[in-house]
Amino acid sequence: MKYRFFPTLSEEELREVQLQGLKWTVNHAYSGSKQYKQKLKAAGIEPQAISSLEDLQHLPFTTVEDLREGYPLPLLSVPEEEVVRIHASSGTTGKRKVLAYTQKDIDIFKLMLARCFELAGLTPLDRVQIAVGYGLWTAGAGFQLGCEYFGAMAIPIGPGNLDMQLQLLTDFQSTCLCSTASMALLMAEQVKKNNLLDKINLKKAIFGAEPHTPKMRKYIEETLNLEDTFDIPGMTEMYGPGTGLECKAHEGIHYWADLFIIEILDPSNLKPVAPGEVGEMVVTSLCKEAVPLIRYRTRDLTRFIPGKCSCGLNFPRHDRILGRSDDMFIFRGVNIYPGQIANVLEEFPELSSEYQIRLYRQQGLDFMEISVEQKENTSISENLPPRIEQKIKEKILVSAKVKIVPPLALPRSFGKSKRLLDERNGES
Ligand code: DLL
Repeated sequence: MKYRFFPTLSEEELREVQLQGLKWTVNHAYSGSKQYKQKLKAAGIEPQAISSLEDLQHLPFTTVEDLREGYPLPLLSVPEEEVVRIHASSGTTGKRKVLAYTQKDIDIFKLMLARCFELAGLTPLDRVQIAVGYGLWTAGAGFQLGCEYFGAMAIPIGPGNLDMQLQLLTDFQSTCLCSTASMALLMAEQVKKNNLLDKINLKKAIFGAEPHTPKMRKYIEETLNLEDTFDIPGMTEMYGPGTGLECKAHEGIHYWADLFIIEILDPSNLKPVAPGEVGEMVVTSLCKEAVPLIRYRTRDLTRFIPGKCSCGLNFPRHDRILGRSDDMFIFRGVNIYPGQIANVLEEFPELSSEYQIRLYRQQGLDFMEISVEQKENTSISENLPPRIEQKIKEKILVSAKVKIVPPLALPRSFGKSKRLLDERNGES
């Protein structure tokens, strides 16, 4: 298949693109940003010394602290007059991460998203309901730019406003929804509640910004009667949404290896994990001008998927983002990721995809309560909570109290869902 927005590159040509991009990036960061120059000098790196892709492993890491340190325009590597836009992530603690863009960065950003739309099989006749936040967040602007560049019709509604979402779905016959996974769930629930399935024409959904479980996805697909759905990763630091996309074969996420290099490292020693093992994704941009990234520690956990994809696209793949290393919480001495709890809940067909974990402290002891929703039209037997508690104990080695709540009882989100409430500092 011939793609419009993808270059045809042999493996050797791709490595050459990466090497040239790496040389350019190190040189550009060194000469353009004092902050980078200091970091590279301290690590004994002279840009001219980069002669092969293997040299990447000698470069120092960049972290979120580097971004915060240089606030408001961290790691800026071009003169300010070349900056045409900023975006920022809505970090929950501390200062926002602000990332600047040159016009070329914006052009690459829109190329990434156009690739996503192409890989998802959209055509210029698609009508794309963009139900993510506009403004400082990258999501709205990114999907919009990419959709227009691809040539489909953008319907830029933003998140929330469910009545208007439903109205646009029916009046405009939107064919593709772009949103967070939580917002897609909410839309599915609203379409069901209002009995609108016969009146809408949605065929595809592209969702990301947070992990989702197979159960959540199945509910969205079935309730909206979709032909296909696609997981889309991305982060503010690397332009925004659309660093890759799951293809129609659903065998992993293809990422744009001509625009950035991914390493998967063991977070404890920062060495590469064994092939196919889970580790932290570390990214290095190859043509990012305003804020190049050199070995940026994303904290996202995933693994490479080796081999060729049956879809035929010659771009490498990583697995879904399984969670973030900083999502991990320590409960009674055990390290736990919310995704592990989700995996246990996934096994019980009587439950919906929605859950919330609450940690609290009483008389100096930590407790965990997991609220999980009953699936609609199922009956719950009395022994379900203890069975789930037992499974959690077996799989995660901790005791938790499981509370089954009625369908739709847990809070819904227009953006990213908050699965963990840690109330342990306010001891009762
Ligand atoms: O969430 C960009 C985005 C918007 C991606 C809309 C997809 C759709 P940030 O707010 O900077 O950017 O958050 C980035 O969100 O490091 C991951 O931890 C998480 N994340 C993003 N996409 C996915 C996904 C946007 N598909 C952080 N699955 C990343 C799981 C995701 N986690």
